[in-house]
Amino acid sequence: MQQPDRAAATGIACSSAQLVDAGTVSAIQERYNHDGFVILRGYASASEVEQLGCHAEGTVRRLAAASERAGHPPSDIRKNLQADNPWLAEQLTSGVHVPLMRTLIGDELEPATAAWFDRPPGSKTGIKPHIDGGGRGSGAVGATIWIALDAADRSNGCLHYSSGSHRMQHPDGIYIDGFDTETNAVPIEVEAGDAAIHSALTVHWSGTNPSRRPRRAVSFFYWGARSHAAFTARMARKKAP
Ligand SMILES: O=C(O)CCC(=O)C(=O)O
Repeated sequence: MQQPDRAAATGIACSSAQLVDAGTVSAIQERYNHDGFVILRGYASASEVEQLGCHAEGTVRRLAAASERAGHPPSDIRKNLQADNPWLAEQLTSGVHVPLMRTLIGDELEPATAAWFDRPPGSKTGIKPHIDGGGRGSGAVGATIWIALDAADRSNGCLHYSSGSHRMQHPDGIYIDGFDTETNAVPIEVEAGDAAIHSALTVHWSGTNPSRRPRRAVSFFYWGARSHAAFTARMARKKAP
Protein backbone atom coordinates (compact mmCIF):
# COMPACT_ATOMS: atom_id res chain seq x y z
CA MET A 1 0.00 0.00 0.00
CA GLN A 2 2.98 2.36 0.26
CA GLN A 3 3.90 4.42 -2.80
CA PRO A 4 7.33 5.89 -2.06
CA ASP A 5 7.70 7.71 -5.38
CA ARG A 6 4.36 9.42 -5.50
CA ALA A 7 4.09 13.17 -4.95
CA ALA A 8 2.45 14.14 -1.68
CA ALA A 9 -0.71 16.23 -1.72
CA THR A 10 -0.45 19.98 -1.89
CA GLY A 11 -2.95 21.87 0.23
CA ILE A 12 -4.46 25.21 1.05
CA ALA A 13 -2.91 27.29 3.85
CA CYS A 14 -5.84 27.83 6.18
CA SER A 15 -5.96 28.18 9.95
CA SER A 16 -9.26 27.48 11.66
CA ALA A 17 -9.65 31.26 12.16
CA GLN A 18 -9.51 31.78 8.37
CA LEU A 19 -12.65 29.71 7.78
CA VAL A 20 -14.66 32.93 8.00
CA ASP A 21 -13.03 34.13 4.78
CA ALA A 22 -15.35 33.54 1.80
CA GLY A 23 -12.47 33.42 -0.72
CA THR A 24 -10.68 30.72 1.29
CA VAL A 25 -13.87 28.69 1.66
CA SER A 26 -14.56 28.82 -2.05
CA ALA A 27 -10.96 27.70 -2.85
CA ILE A 28 -11.44 24.79 -0.40
CA GLN A 29 -14.78 23.90 -1.98
CA GLU A 30 -13.36 23.94 -5.50
CA ARG A 31 -10.51 21.58 -4.55
CA TYR A 32 -12.85 19.29 -2.58
CA ASN A 33 -15.35 19.03 -5.44
CA HIS A 34 -12.61 18.31 -7.96
CA ASP A 35 -10.48 15.78 -6.03
CA GLY A 36 -12.91 14.45 -3.41
CA PHE A 37 -10.60 15.75 -0.69
CA VAL A 38 -8.71 18.84 0.39
CA ILE A 39 -5.84 19.45 2.80
CA LEU A 40 -5.84 22.49 5.09
CA ARG A 41 -2.26 23.32 6.06
CA GLY A 42 -1.76 24.82 9.51
CA TYR A 43 -5.44 24.37 10.38
CA ALA A 44 -5.02 23.89 14.16
CA SER A 45 -2.48 25.81 16.26
CA ALA A 46 -0.11 23.99 18.62
CA SER A 47 -2.40 24.79 21.58
CA GLU A 48 -5.49 23.60 19.65
CA VAL A 49 -3.69 20.35 18.80
CA GLU A 50 -2.74 19.95 22.45
CA GLN A 51 -6.32 20.52 23.62
CA LEU A 52 -7.81 18.14 21.03
CA GLY A 53 -5.18 15.50 21.82
CA CYS A 54 -5.77 15.75 25.59
CA HIS A 55 -9.54 15.36 25.26
CA ALA A 56 -9.29 12.52 22.76
CA GLU A 57 -6.51 10.62 24.50
CA GLY A 58 -8.16 10.83 27.94
CA THR A 59 -11.43 9.57 26.47
CA VAL A 60 -9.74 6.78 24.55
CA ARG A 61 -7.94 5.65 27.69
CA ARG A 62 -11.27 5.39 29.57
CA LEU A 63 -12.99 3.60 26.69
CA ALA A 64 -10.06 1.20 26.27
CA ALA A 65 -10.11 0.32 29.99
CA ALA A 66 -13.86 -0.33 29.89
CA SER A 67 -13.50 -2.37 26.72
CA GLU A 68 -10.70 -4.44 28.28
CA ARG A 69 -12.83 -5.07 31.38
CA ALA A 70 -15.56 -6.33 29.07
CA GLY A 71 -13.08 -8.75 27.50
CA HIS A 72 -12.83 -7.05 24.08
CA PRO A 73 -9.54 -7.06 22.17
CA PRO A 74 -7.53 -3.78 22.09
CA SER A 75 -8.09 -1.43 19.17
CA ASP A 76 -6.28 1.57 17.72
CA ILE A 77 -9.53 2.95 16.35
CA ARG A 78 -12.26 4.31 18.62
CA LYS A 79 -15.53 5.85 17.46
CA ASN A 80 -18.28 7.79 19.27
CA LEU A 81 -15.85 9.61 21.55
CA GLN A 82 -18.51 12.33 21.81
CA ALA A 83 -20.67 10.01 23.93
CA ASP A 84 -18.01 10.07 26.66
CA ASN A 85 -16.69 13.61 26.38
CA PRO A 86 -18.90 16.73 26.34
CA TRP A 87 -16.13 18.89 24.86
CA LEU A 88 -15.77 16.53 21.89
CA ALA A 89 -19.58 16.40 21.60
CA GLU A 90 -19.59 20.20 21.38
CA GLN A 91 -16.85 20.10 18.72
CA LEU A 92 -18.82 17.56 16.71
CA THR A 93 -22.02 19.60 16.69
CA SER A 94 -20.70 23.18 16.81
CA GLY A 95 -16.92 23.21 16.20
CA VAL A 96 -15.42 25.95 14.06
CA HIS A 97 -15.31 23.52 11.10
CA VAL A 98 -19.08 22.89 11.13
CA PRO A 99 -20.14 25.70 8.72
CA LEU A 100 -17.43 24.58 6.26
CA MET A 101 -18.63 20.96 6.42
CA ARG A 102 -22.19 22.18 5.75
CA THR A 103 -20.97 24.05 2.69
CA LEU A 104 -18.97 21.09 1.35
CA ILE A 105 -21.80 18.62 1.93
CA GLY A 106 -24.37 21.07 0.55
CA ASP A 107 -26.93 20.31 3.24
CA GLU A 108 -27.62 20.55 6.95
CA LEU A 109 -25.48 18.11 8.93
CA GLU A 110 -26.33 14.95 10.77
CA PRO A 111 -23.30 14.65 13.09
CA ALA A 112 -22.26 10.99 13.17
CA THR A 113 -19.08 10.40 15.14
CA ALA A 114 -15.89 11.81 16.65
CA ALA A 115 -13.20 9.18 16.13
CA TRP A 116 -9.65 8.36 17.13
CA PHE A 117 -7.15 6.85 14.70
CA ASP A 118 -3.88 5.71 16.23
CA ARG A 119 -1.05 4.04 14.36
CA PRO A 120 1.50 3.52 17.14
CA PRO A 121 5.19 2.95 16.39
CA GLY A 122 5.73 -0.60 15.17
CA SER A 123 2.08 -1.06 14.24
CA LYS A 124 1.73 -3.79 11.63
CA THR A 125 -1.86 -3.03 10.69
CA GLY A 126 -3.06 -0.44 8.22
CA ILE A 127 -6.57 0.31 6.99
CA LYS A 128 -7.67 -1.18 3.66
CA PRO A 129 -9.21 0.92 0.87
CA HIS A 130 -12.73 1.93 1.87
CA ILE A 131 -15.38 4.62 1.67
CA ASP A 132 -17.01 5.98 4.81
CA GLY A 133 -20.39 6.14 3.06
CA GLY A 134 -20.35 2.47 2.03
CA GLY A 135 -23.31 0.21 2.74
CA ARG A 136 -25.93 2.93 2.13
CA GLY A 137 -26.40 2.45 -1.61
CA SER A 138 -25.40 5.03 -4.19
CA GLY A 139 -25.80 8.68 -3.36
CA ALA A 140 -24.83 8.59 0.33
CA VAL A 141 -23.77 12.13 1.16
CA GLY A 142 -21.30 12.89 3.93
CA ALA A 143 -17.81 14.11 4.77
CA THR A 144 -15.04 13.77 7.34
CA ILE A 145 -12.57 16.27 8.72
CA TRP A 146 -9.47 14.44 9.95
CA ILE A 147 -7.03 16.42 12.11
CA ALA A 148 -3.42 15.27 12.53
CA LEU A 149 -2.05 15.23 16.09
CA ASP A 150 1.38 14.15 14.79
CA ALA A 151 3.31 14.60 11.58
CA ALA A 152 2.52 11.76 9.17
CA ASP A 153 4.22 10.61 6.00
CA ARG A 154 4.77 7.41 4.08
CA SER A 155 7.21 6.09 6.68
CA ASN A 156 4.70 6.13 9.56
CA GLY A 157 1.51 5.04 7.83
CA CYS A 158 -0.02 8.23 6.46
CA LEU A 159 -3.47 8.40 4.97
CA HIS A 160 -3.82 8.03 1.17
CA TYR A 161 -6.68 9.21 -1.03
CA SER A 162 -7.57 8.12 -4.52
CA SER A 163 -8.06 11.45 -6.24
CA GLY A 164 -11.39 11.71 -8.08
CA SER A 165 -12.69 8.41 -6.65
CA HIS A 166 -15.74 10.20 -5.20
CA ARG A 167 -17.06 10.24 -8.78
CA MET A 168 -16.59 6.49 -9.33
CA GLN A 169 -19.24 3.81 -8.93
CA HIS A 170 -18.32 1.69 -5.91
CA PRO A 171 -19.63 -1.70 -4.84
CA ASP A 172 -22.15 -1.26 -2.03
CA GLY A 173 -19.97 -1.93 0.98
CA ILE A 174 -17.42 -0.11 3.07
CA TYR A 175 -14.24 -1.99 2.01
CA ILE A 176 -13.36 -2.21 -1.68
CA ASP A 177 -11.51 -5.42 -2.53
CA GLY A 178 -8.94 -5.16 -5.30
CA PHE A 179 -9.04 -1.36 -5.44
CA ASP A 180 -6.25 0.16 -7.56
CA THR A 181 -4.00 1.85 -4.96
CA GLU A 182 -1.48 3.03 -7.61
CA THR A 183 -3.31 5.13 -10.19
CA ASN A 184 -4.46 8.47 -8.74
CA ALA A 185 -3.21 7.60 -5.24
CA VAL A 186 -2.11 10.63 -3.21
CA PRO A 187 -0.16 10.25 0.06
CA ILE A 188 -1.44 12.74 2.61
CA GLU A 189 1.78 13.89 4.22
CA VAL A 190 0.96 16.29 7.02
CA GLU A 191 2.32 18.18 10.00
CA ALA A 192 0.59 18.11 13.36
CA GLY A 193 -2.34 20.52 13.10
CA ASP A 194 -2.95 20.02 9.38
CA ALA A 195 -6.45 18.80 8.51
CA ALA A 196 -7.68 16.63 5.65
CA ILE A 197 -11.31 16.70 4.57
CA HIS A 198 -12.74 13.92 2.41
CA SER A 199 -16.09 13.02 0.93
CA ALA A 200 -17.89 9.91 2.22
CA LEU A 201 -17.46 8.54 -1.34
CA THR A 202 -13.69 9.12 -1.63
CA VAL A 203 -11.67 5.91 -1.41
CA HIS A 204 -8.94 6.11 1.23
CA TRP A 205 -6.58 3.85 3.13
CA SER A 206 -3.51 4.06 5.37
CA GLY A 207 -0.34 2.06 5.95
CA THR A 208 1.51 0.32 8.75
CA ASN A 209 3.93 2.23 10.99
CA PRO A 210 7.36 0.56 10.98
CA SER A 211 8.91 3.81 12.32
CA ARG A 212 9.46 4.92 15.91
CA ARG A 213 7.22 7.96 15.41
CA PRO A 214 3.63 8.22 16.62
CA ARG A 215 0.81 8.82 14.13
CA ARG A 216 -2.41 9.87 15.83
CA ALA A 217 -5.43 11.70 14.47
CA VAL A 218 -8.95 12.71 15.46
CA SER A 219 -11.81 12.96 12.99
CA PHE A 220 -15.35 14.33 12.93
CA PHE A 221 -17.72 12.63 10.49
CA TYR A 222 -21.06 13.98 9.20
CA TRP A 223 -23.89 12.73 7.03
CA GLY A 224 -25.87 15.14 4.90
CA ALA A 225 -29.20 15.45 6.74
CA ARG A 226 -31.43 14.66 3.73
CA SER A 227 -29.38 11.66 2.65
CA HIS A 228 -29.38 10.36 6.23
CA ALA A 229 -33.15 10.83 6.60
CA ALA A 230 -33.75 8.99 3.30
CA PHE A 231 -31.55 6.10 4.45
CA THR A 232 -33.27 5.91 7.85
CA ALA A 233 -36.71 5.89 6.19
CA ARG A 234 -35.57 3.13 3.80
CA MET A 235 -34.37 1.04 6.76
CA ALA A 236 -37.64 1.60 8.63
CA ARG A 237 -39.66 0.49 5.55
CA LYS A 238 -37.52 -2.64 5.28
CA LYS A 239 -38.17 -3.53 8.92
CA ALA A 240 -41.92 -2.88 8.71
CA PRO A 241 -43.98 -6.10 8.63
O1 LIG B 1 -6.34 7.65 10.03
C1 LIG B 1 -6.45 6.67 9.32
O2 LIG B 1 -5.55 5.87 9.17
C2 LIG B 1 -7.73 6.36 8.58
C3 LIG B 1 -8.77 7.41 8.69
C4 LIG B 1 -10.08 7.03 8.08
O3 LIG B 1 -10.27 5.97 7.55
C5 LIG B 1 -11.16 8.00 8.12
O4 LIG B 1 -11.00 9.11 8.66
O5 LIG B 1 -12.26 7.70 7.61
